[in-house]
Amino acid sequence: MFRMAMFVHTMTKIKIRKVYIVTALLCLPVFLMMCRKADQFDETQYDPRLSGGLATVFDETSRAFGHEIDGMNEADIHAHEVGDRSVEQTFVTAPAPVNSGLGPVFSNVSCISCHHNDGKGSPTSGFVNSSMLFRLSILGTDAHGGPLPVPGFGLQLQDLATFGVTPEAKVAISYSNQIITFPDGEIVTLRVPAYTINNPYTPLPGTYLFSPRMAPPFFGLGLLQNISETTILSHADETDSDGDGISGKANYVWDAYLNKTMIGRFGMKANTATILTQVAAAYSQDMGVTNYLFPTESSFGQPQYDNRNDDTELQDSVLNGVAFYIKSLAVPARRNVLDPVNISGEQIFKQINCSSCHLPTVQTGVDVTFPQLSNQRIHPYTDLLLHDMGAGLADNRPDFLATGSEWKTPALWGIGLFERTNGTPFYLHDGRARTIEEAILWHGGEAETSKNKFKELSTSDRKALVKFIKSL
Ligand code: HEC
Ligand code: HEC
Ligand SMILES: [Ca+2]
Ligand SMILES: [Ca+2]
Ligand SMILES: [Ca+2]
Repeated sequence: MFRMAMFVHTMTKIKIRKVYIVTALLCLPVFLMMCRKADQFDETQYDPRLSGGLATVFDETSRAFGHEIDGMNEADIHAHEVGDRSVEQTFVTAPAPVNSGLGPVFSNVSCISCHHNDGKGSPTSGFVNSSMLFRLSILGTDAHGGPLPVPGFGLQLQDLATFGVTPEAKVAISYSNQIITFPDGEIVTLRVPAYTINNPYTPLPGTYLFSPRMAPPFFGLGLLQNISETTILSHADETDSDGDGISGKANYVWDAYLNKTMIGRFGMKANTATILTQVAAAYSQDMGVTNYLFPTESSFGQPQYDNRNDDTELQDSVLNGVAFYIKSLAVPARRNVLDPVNISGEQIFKQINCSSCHLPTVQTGVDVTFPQLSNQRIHPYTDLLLHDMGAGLADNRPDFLATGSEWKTPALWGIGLFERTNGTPFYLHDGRARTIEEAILWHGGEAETSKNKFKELSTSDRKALVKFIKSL
């Protein structure tokens, strides 16, 4: 009711009667939706399975990440379907009748060749099912506080190229083992990754910064985009004023489309502000497909550049459709919420402070065009903030306000389904962890205390915590 009152108040400011009436009529369904939803938030009646509020879907199969949000109008369903088809399209060298414009240099040929099944990727490089991308920069910042491109390479190392063109370099990934023993004798082997850049087409500078990242899933991002900046900031504690060892700060990044600095939400370091910019940058950098946000080839000025002075390679409607597709993908519901082991795992998650970064419950803001994303009580298990995670996870490459050891808390919703959607699951920014236990044991920095408490848990409590996470 309070929300409605606010809404009516702003609306009375609209002076022209006609506009007022039309707007009121248009908004009527939204009012009704909001009234209905307000009831759902009664604590005692709330359904904990609804990870994405109204934007939740009940499917635990391998298709769980690919569903549209229920109740969209026909135009929105159409845009969603355009996007759905487009993320699967393999692009080819220009000129071609369809999906033209791949490269000359690129990291992969389609969105889903990295974001497998709308989900995560796997940590491999150099072939068409590989889903790593490699960010590059030199020391210093550009005029907007962002990373500085490496001369001859830009801000991303594209390890593939179209026929007859030299890729910027190849990247080899290898792992060494690090053994962790729990007090109860159980042994976990962590994989410590090492990256070697081979065959750069031209020498890299003596000092450059390199950040390997593995593709995260697509779903739920419309909800995360709709969390208000005020809400995000209310969870930040940059100077750790409450002394719990956990700070958390927002990233502020330059948005090339809106031409302003905005709060960052997407990417492993919250290095991108909006879904649209993230998608447009993916076409441009990951696939070499120019578009209305990024009309210049990533290889412009390099010998790989094809000198094709053509129009942008991607139709505007495709870019908008894909951005809408990602905005409108539903979040899979939680499973086995009444299982007593999961309930105790959830309590341990809170007791050992995992929940101070992986926030269980957040409220979204208002988007009058999309009631299912509005005022939703969601369970993303992220604060969208940056945290120092220690030297073990550091990439030592700052990204706007994120330092070389800071990462954005990843959402944990849907994490228990990765085995079904993606086969062998891989965790953390570069996919080094093969199990939830490994992912937790890599936590350091602000999460060092939490991790140590995890190590000290009894065998059954440790298993309960992991089981709970797999129910998300
Ligand atoms: C080469 C592999 C690769 C390709 C191809 C690729 N992505 Fe990504 N994607 C990634 C990686 C890695 C990240 C994390 C980027 C970062 O941290 O800066 C990412 C991040 C994203 C995000 C933000 C997710 C989040 O939770 O923050 C979206 C949205 C996205 N990609 C959409 C797309 C779309 C749409 C396409 C096709 C046009 C695409 N990607 C192509 C690897 C890829
Ligand atoms: C200080 C904030 C913080 C705390 C506390 C914290 N995490 Fe995390 N967590 C993160 C960040 C940041 C990452 C991503 C690190 C990376 O990718 O390098 C992460 C990653 C993860 C992942 C991997 C997610 C994925 O999809 O790859 C899991 C699982 C996880 N955390 C569980 C936990 C558990 C369980 C606890 C409590 C023992 C915990 N975290 C405590 C910040 C935190
Ligand atoms: Ca191109
Ligand atoms: Ca490049
Ligand atoms: Ca704190």
